[in-house]
Amino acid sequence: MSEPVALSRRELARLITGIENGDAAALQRAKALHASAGGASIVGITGAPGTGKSTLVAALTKEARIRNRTVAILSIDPSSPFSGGAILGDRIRMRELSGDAGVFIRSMANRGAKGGLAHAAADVSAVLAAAGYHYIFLETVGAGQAEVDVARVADTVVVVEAPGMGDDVQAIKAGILEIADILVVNKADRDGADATVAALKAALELGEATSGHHGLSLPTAIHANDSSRRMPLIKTVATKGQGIAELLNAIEQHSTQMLQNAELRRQRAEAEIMLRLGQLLMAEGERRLDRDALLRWATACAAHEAHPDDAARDLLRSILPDTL
Ligand SMILES: Nc1nc2c(ncn2[C@@H]2O[C@H](COP(=O)(O)OP(=O)(O)OP(=O)(O)O)[C@@H](O)[C@H]2O)c(=O)[nH]1
Ligand SMILES: [Mg+2]
Repeated sequence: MSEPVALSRRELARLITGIENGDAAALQRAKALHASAGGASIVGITGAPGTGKSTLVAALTKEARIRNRTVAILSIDPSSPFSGGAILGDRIRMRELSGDAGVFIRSMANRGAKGGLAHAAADVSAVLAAAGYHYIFLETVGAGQAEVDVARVADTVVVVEAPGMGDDVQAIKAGILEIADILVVNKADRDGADATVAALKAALELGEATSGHHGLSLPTAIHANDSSRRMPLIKTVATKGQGIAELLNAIEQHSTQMLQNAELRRQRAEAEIMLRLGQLLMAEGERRLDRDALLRWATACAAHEAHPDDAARDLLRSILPDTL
């Protein structure tokens, strides 16, 4: 494994801003640093708003520091144009961590990153890994497609659920169970925690039974657990530190599996290449798109004289001539 690259906090902060803004020099530097980014454990923490992700990340960070590991925390909000510091509530919660030289905290928002934050988050994670941080926690705010994409660039995905958020299990509703490597039912001090655990277990079993057909398709090839039975399901009370050591152990175990398994790493890399390829194709398609033809088709479709599917296929053929 390569040695960490010496980067001051100030250099790191500037580099991250550059990556967020799509600045060419910063992206070039991030690419160069990728070669030194192999040793970290990049952990996505995702789940519905208010499930306790930030509290969990703070608790995990304290536990990691007790174990003498350094930590970088990236809180990522695809819906917000603001970044730089953490949002206020988190800032208060993170205050006791931020005086620690072994902890780096930063938030990222949807500023200049065209086509989503996921590849920017991947670049920033690689930079933090190259700088020598052992754990990189990516907390995503919200539970839409953008958050799923961000989680996908992590090596280990922790999906956080909490009881008392209505009858539905949010993670199932949002379709994020299928990217999970580890499931957490946080707020286990609340009524309904056992019911939430039972609902998740049922969903996992259902996912196993119906895999590849419809509904949940667990487990995925990308975050490979070869059996849903093996997916850790951990109850935590983040506010009291309960279950946190067990959760960090599960993260460590998954991350070790990744480091030892070249096939898993290849699949993870393939997912990131596909994500980037998708973004490049969208950008290239938009660049080549015949705007006049789009306008003609849109007018015809609005008048119900043409079908949007025919329009889309015709425009695609003008971009990629041998498309069916
Ligand atoms: N009772 C209880 N409350 C908790 C627990 N963990 C977090 N909370 C509380 O739940 C609220 C939301 O916690 P956050 O950590 O901000 O949740 P989040 O998922 O980061 O929220 P967003 O970033 O807004 O999506 C806060 O008031 C926490 O103090 C827990 O284990 N038990
Ligand atoms: Mg949060």
